[in-house]
Amino acid sequence: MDQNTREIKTHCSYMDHGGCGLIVTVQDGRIVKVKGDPDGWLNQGYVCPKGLASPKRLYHPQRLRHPVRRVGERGSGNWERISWDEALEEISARLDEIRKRDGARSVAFGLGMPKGLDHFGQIRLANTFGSPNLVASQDVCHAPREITGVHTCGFYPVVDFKHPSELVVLWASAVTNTNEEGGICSQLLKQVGQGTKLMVIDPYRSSLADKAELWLPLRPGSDAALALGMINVIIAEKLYDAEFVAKHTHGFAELAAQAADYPPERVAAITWLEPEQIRRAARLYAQAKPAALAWGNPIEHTNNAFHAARGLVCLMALSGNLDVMGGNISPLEPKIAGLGPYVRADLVPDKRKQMLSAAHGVIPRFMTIPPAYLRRAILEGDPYPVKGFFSMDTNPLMVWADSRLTKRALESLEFFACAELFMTPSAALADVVLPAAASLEFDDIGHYGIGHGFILARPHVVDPPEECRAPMQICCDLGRRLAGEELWPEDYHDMLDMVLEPSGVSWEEFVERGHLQGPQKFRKYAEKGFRTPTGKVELRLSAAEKFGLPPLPAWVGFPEDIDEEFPLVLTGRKNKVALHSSYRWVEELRKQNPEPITELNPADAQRLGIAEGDQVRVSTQQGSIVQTAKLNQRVRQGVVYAEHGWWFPEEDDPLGGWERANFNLLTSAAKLGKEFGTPNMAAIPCKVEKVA
Ligand SMILES: Nc1nc2c(c(=O)[nH]1)N[C@H]1C(S)=C(S)[C@@H](COP(=O)(O)OP(=O)(O)OC[C@H]3O[C@@H](n4cnc5c(=O)[nH]c(N)nc54)[C@H](O)[C@@H]3O)O[C@H]1N2
Ligand SMILES: Nc1nc2c(c(=O)[nH]1)N[C@H]1C(S)=C(S)[C@@H](COP(=O)(O)OP(=O)(O)OC[C@H]3O[C@@H](n4cnc5c(=O)[nH]c(N)nc54)[C@H](O)[C@@H]3O)O[C@H]1N2
Ligand code: SF4
Ligand SMILES: [Mo]
Repeated sequence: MDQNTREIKTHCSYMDHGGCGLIVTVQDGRIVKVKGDPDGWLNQGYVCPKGLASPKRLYHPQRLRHPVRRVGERGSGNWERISWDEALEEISARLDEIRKRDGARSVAFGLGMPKGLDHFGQIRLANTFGSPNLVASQDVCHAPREITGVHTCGFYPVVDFKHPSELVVLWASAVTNTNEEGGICSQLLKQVGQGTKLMVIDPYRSSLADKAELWLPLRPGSDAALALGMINVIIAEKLYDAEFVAKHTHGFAELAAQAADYPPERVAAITWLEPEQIRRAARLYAQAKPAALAWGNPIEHTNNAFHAARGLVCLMALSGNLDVMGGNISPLEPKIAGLGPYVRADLVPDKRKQMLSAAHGVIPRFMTIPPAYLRRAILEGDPYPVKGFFSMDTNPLMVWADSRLTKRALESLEFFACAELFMTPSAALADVVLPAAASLEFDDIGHYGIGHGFILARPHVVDPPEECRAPMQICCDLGRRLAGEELWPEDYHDMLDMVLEPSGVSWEEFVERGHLQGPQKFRKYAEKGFRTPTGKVELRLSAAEKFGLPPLPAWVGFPEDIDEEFPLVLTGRKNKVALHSSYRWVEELRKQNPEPITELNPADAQRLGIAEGDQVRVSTQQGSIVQTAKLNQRVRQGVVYAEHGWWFPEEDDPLGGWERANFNLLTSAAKLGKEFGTPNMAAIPCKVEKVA
């Protein structure tokens, strides 16, 4: 290695929820190689194709490199280059004008998947600005699991992949593609190699389903019903952990009475499974000690998200797998800054009353605004108008249900600005776009604030190009103008130090160590009980009436039902080499996933006269898109998978061909789950035809 070449250790980020330790080789200020760090705390050398290609995001010629301001019509693709001072001045002046005229709540702040510390920087920006309206995708991502967990057992039960389990249940979780929750799939694969059994509850037969004791290819969207069927069997056959249930649960008799209405025969008809499969699943899960349940994203993709999540936490409790090693745990955080003080929640004390969602009866604990309600506010003034929007790390036009509605809403805003790496279809509708630095170009702390009991050091390895700024620096720069210099530091590194301060560990030491982990303690309830109103796991929610929640898990039907016109059920799964709508411009990733794919079972395809590689039109009540057909035996008959997040940066269209293959033209934001404002993204009646 010559003197211009260095190897730097950091963690992969902004590519999924993982956090693989990486060794990055930098030569003359450019990244030339990435490999998995054998000492990586989570991954022990593992790295995926996305992680390997991650530096290529940095060097694309069309990457945004300086701030721009719209000239001409919204979305016309005409921009003028402006200085950072002009850009920050314009954004703060316009947002302040709205604040002075209509109140701070008429400005909303936008976020996507939590990617780094800037997620919390943006929440702090909204709070210090004075707005209660922070809009994110949490209606379809984690809020249903986390908040339902908190209501039921006082914490969000995270799957424990770090300790051996007798059984792991992958329930709507494709961990080998997605590395959900910082659980790197290599940890699970290692366990499976050492004898851990698997059960897979998923309409798709993955490679792990091939190895499983049991694969349940249920009908998409029927998870709440299946959970109730399994609870029925576990109670009827007395397979539950009697001691735990007696000492630590509330409402067992009521749950038992409720579950009695869901015998396997009834549930089989709803879920497209056999009654015997439901019995086997219940026995397998209840009898394995310990069993970890990895619950994935699609259970949060229908209006039944609350019931589905409730059912799963009840299963964890009945089987005695809550807060046990190798089960579903409540990790303790290291000694770092608490979230509330960090984001300055105190500055908007009446947030719960003021936020847009208060008018729609969502769970009061749910502190971000479901995108459906933002659009009602912008377009209909319901319950009051929102006129300004500043977003970071998100591409709403591609990722929110009902993309046409999103487009109308973004176009109707008085002022819209965002920070981006690239001119995405959403950024193309903005008034001002700021050029963000990409991960690997700025110092960052990973996994803060998401309850996994650890944080990861992500030191930068190269400098950002030209005028690109670290996302957290952008928060600071806007914060100083919009909220005052006493609330925001000049240099974003102070925001990293604030997180670490209580630990007494400096940034340099943190980078040296790579991660900080909280103390490992299990069965904490034995001494302290559960943090719920009754101190027990609430199989029946004791405060249901107070919060307007259904007290017991139930099956309330599919959001929409199939019929003669739309006889198939459309759902989705994340592609291993893509992240939602991100990085479609990165050639190395695009080569591995060149076009949007719709997968069908070969028997369904044959009936419809569809062959591999055909262009197919996928239609729902809401609209149509065109993708490329892939015939896949692994897809359950009657189910269709389309890919979401597809646009075409290479096209001449300023909005990147957002209408051609965009899954969210097929979804609707009209019928929403009450608890979280969740639309239907996973159980959509559809038809598929070959394009003539
Ligand atoms: N490569 C990659 N990784 C990612 C992401 C990405 O975009 N790409 N996104 C990240 C984000 S933000 C998230 S939230 C996570 C999500 O990660 P996961 O929770 O793993 O979610 P998905 O890939 O959406 O779906 C998981 C599985 O659910 C199955 N499924 C579909 N519908 C249903 C259903 O109705 N019921 C059941 N039981 N199963 C169903 C699918 O076949 C799939 O195998 O991944 C993160 N990691
Ligand atoms: N139909 C359908 N819709 C879905 C889902 C689904 O499964 N099906 N999944 C849902 C889920 S789980 C989630 S979490 C959301 C995800 O929604 P988003 O988080 O909005 O989706 P991403 O494509 O990850 O968008 C992030 C944007 O961040 C930009 N970006 C990347 N790095 C940086 C950076 O350093 N700084 C800045 N400022 N920007 C950066 C990317 O260019 C991209 O445009 O989508 C949801 N939407
Ligand atoms: S699994 Fe996730 S964290 Fe690990 S290298 Fe791949 S994208 Fe990065
Ligand atoms: Mo997500």
